[in-house]
Amino acid sequence: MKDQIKDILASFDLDVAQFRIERINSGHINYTYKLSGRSSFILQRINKSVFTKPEWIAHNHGLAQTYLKENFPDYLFLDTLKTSTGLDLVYDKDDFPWRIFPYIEGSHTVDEVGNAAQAFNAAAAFGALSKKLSPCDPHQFKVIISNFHDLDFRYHQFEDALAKGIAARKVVAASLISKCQEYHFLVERYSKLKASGKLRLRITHNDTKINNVLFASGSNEVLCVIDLDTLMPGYFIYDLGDMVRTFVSPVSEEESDFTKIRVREEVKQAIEEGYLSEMRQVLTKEELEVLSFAGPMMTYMIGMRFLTDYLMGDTYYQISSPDQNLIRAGNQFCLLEHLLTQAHQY
Ligand code: GN1
Ligand code: MG
Repeated sequence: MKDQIKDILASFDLDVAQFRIERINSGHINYTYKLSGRSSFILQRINKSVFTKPEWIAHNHGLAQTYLKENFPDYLFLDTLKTSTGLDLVYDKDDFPWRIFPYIEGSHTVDEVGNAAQAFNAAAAFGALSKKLSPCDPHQFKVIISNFHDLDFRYHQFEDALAKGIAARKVVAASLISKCQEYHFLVERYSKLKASGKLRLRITHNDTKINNVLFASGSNEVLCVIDLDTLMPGYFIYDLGDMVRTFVSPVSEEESDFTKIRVREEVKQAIEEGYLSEMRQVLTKEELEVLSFAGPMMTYMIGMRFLTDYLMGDTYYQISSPDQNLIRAGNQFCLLEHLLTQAHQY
């Protein structure tokens, strides 16, 4: 990898000898490295089997960037560096695309929300991105991964994994499989909602995890949102729901002690208030009526995706232990149970 990194950096006129390189392990899909030097950078190798058209990511960034620069010149939209020949991506000899972002000094990320103010600010930041882009025509943006957050599609993938997955793993995961089937009513609710036409197609971030927010060091102030790989047409429930999924519990999706999982009401409320502080003006009356469906829907979907990947032999998400996807799925189904039994039912 070291030699590859050296060559990639050279394409961006950067000398590998000038940097200390460390791997950052927070994402499940791409390989990410921090390059620390006089100026620091984030280097990423894009997962080419997940992002089959990486140039589409650059296309969507370009559209968003141009619109935001013209209309909101102060908005910090983190874009990639260009190579000496003006390219966004450089391919290595195995055909993996690489890109580089500037590292924002004085920033930090968190894997768990610390308090309600942090949740409010992060939710407002994701809301602001979608609101600012709301006058853009979503159809001009590429669909980076089709059916990405289509719950019905994800359920079919899960059923496929039940038919084709590893037999021994089906036995181990039997109780989670039953849970996943019991919650099928959420798929029905999603399909009905989608068919009703009540949800407007918008530009959404589609990966609004708490660790995709850059906070200013030592404060709850947001500098910008990051990981815009899945910036594409979507419904607002995808963004709001993924925030509920990753903000409300004091522990992350990696926690294996499920007794630590709970829903912090004050954080849940802060997400809604923060998101609506931006999005209230653009959401329709019908959309505002289905706010509380977002959290359960996204928690169920990601739990199901982890379970599907476990049954299929861990071909999608990066893992560092054989049962990691099973733990992640169990964690998400536990959180889902809490969300559904909470006072504010959807
Ligand atoms: C993946 O790689 P990362 O952590 O940014 C996934 C998201 C899931 C998330 C679960 C392209 O995101 O959809 O919500 O893991 N991204 C893709 O933590 O599948
Ligand atoms: Mg991501």
